Amino acid sequence: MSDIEQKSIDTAAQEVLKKAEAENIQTVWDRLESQQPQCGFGMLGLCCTVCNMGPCRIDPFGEGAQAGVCGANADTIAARNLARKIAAGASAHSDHGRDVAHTLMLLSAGHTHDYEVLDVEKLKTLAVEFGIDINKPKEQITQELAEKLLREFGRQEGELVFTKRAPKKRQQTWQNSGITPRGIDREIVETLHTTNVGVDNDYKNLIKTGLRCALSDGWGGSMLATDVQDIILGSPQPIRGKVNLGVLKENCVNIVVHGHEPILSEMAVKASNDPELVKLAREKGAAGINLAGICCTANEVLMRHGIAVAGNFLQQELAIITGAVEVMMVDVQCIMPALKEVASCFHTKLITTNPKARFPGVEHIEFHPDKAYEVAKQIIKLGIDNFVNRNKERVNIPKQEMDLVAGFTKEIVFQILGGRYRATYRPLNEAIISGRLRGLAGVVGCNNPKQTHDLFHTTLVKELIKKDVLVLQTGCSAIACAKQGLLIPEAAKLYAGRGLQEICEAVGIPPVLHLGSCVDNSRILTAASHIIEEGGLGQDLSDIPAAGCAPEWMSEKAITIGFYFVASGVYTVFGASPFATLGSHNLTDYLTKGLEGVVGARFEFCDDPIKMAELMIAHIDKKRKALNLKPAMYE
Ligand code: BF8
Repeated sequence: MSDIEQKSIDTAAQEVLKKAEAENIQTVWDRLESQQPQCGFGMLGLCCTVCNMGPCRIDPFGEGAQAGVCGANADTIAARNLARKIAAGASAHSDHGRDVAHTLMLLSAGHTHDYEVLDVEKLKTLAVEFGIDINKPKEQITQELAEKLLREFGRQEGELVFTKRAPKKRQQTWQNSGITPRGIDREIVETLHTTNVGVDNDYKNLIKTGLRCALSDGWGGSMLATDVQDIILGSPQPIRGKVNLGVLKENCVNIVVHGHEPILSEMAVKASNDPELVKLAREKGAAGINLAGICCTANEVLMRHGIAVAGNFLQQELAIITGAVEVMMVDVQCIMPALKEVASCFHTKLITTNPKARFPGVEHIEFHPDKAYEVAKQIIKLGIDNFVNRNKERVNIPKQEMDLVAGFTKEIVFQILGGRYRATYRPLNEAIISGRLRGLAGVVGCNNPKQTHDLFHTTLVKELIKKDVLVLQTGCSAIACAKQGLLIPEAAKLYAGRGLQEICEAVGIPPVLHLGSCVDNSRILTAASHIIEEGGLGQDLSDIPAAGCAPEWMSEKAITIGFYFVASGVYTVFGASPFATLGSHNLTDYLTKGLEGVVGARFEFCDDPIKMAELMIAHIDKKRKALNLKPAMYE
């Protein structure tokens, strides 16, 4: 394998990497190289910086210091570091949820006219869940719901309302283990408190706090973000789209949206079709305005509008290096600080929009929901004006683009499998019970330059569908598989086992379902709860023949997702390094074995995608056996 093939399996990415090399532009892979060797103590989770007596480090070979200045040992230090990461991940998803709920509040009070309630059914469903009488005007329901949703963040008593969506038995497990999430902010704050110097020194108790915090994300902040976005931006429906750098157009003004919160990018979609702006673009010599996305913002606008996806996490710099991007507008999360440097090598204008996320020296056009459309138009106009500055000689857009189908939600799974007028999970459950479908897998998460870009995602997913496992995806993982043609119905014939193929062909779905952005992992939790409710596959989420995996993870958010998967009863495999915990054997042991006795699921760490698939399939088969189901039909 050449050096570039080791970096990415994506030939479009490879092409642009060659350009970067030729033009001497640094990318994430170069910076990873210049960081070698990375800190061994950090990798093992044995470096402590929580107080100013440190930084302290524990000798992993047992010869040097075995305690920090305060006396904290490897177990405490590694568990504290890990719990802090969980809190950071939960804060990111949940703060996103708060902003969306706040927009709902502004909308209900008439303080923004750029948004409206688009999914009235979902508004009512949520209102009922929150105990609101729905026999009143929509505006009043919206306002009461927004108030109640915002209260979930500061809730001091009781439990998060969405936890009631989980099967009774799961709720009982949470209660028995003392990990039922209370207020969203409360769990994050408490995790930060307990990881302070000299507070919680028991690694198992620290993990318990972390599990509760993660649940406040999965069944709180993220779930809230997903549902409220559906209410005000519309619930996704299966939709066709295109993916990879080839979606950038040489003859158009290319605007790339990147980040996570779709409230602004939704307006960018609208503004890119504004006749006045389209006319202006034509006057500047462009054929039109082409909007494309990177990372989870891309997934959001793809799911609702079929907007093209330029790439996943490791392609953000590459999109700019094509030389064809007029504006990259960013909001929050997963936006590399390096973008400023890369953009400065081209005419590309990098625009920050969120008051929480700025770059020194980068143009900031602040977004507020009360002037959303205005801001989106202003940014797109900047892109149009910038089109004339593009250096045509330096443009090199790879040809590669792939079709995909996205837009699967828990409601859509009901409809496509059960029929629109008899929406039910029965056919899905029956397919698993009969063994035509071996089980389900959630494959999610990021890219990480430590692994060959997209290799683990695609290898793992191909292995799973070959063995009749239906794969549910979100985030950058979904984009990785989409680029390799796994998210089109035709993929079933090419890659799926016979059982999965039969199902896909009968209902016309791909063998890999794209459920959205990373906050939309909450859709997997609710879909799984419906499966239990439908009957025949046990009483608890941990009974379902299902497994989760984040093969190329890098973000703290992925850790939090992993923790709420496991806390919800889903066996979860992590690729790359195991959250920097290996330095504590007790902690590693607890995560990979001990948790089973607490929440009925555990972690596995593995860095071979074929092995990951084997582990997940073995787990699925174990669960089938426990339910007394026949083995998979076409083994
Ligand atoms: O939230 S998968 S790299 S973009 S963190 Fe980031 Fe990871 Fe992509 Fe979406 Ni999720």
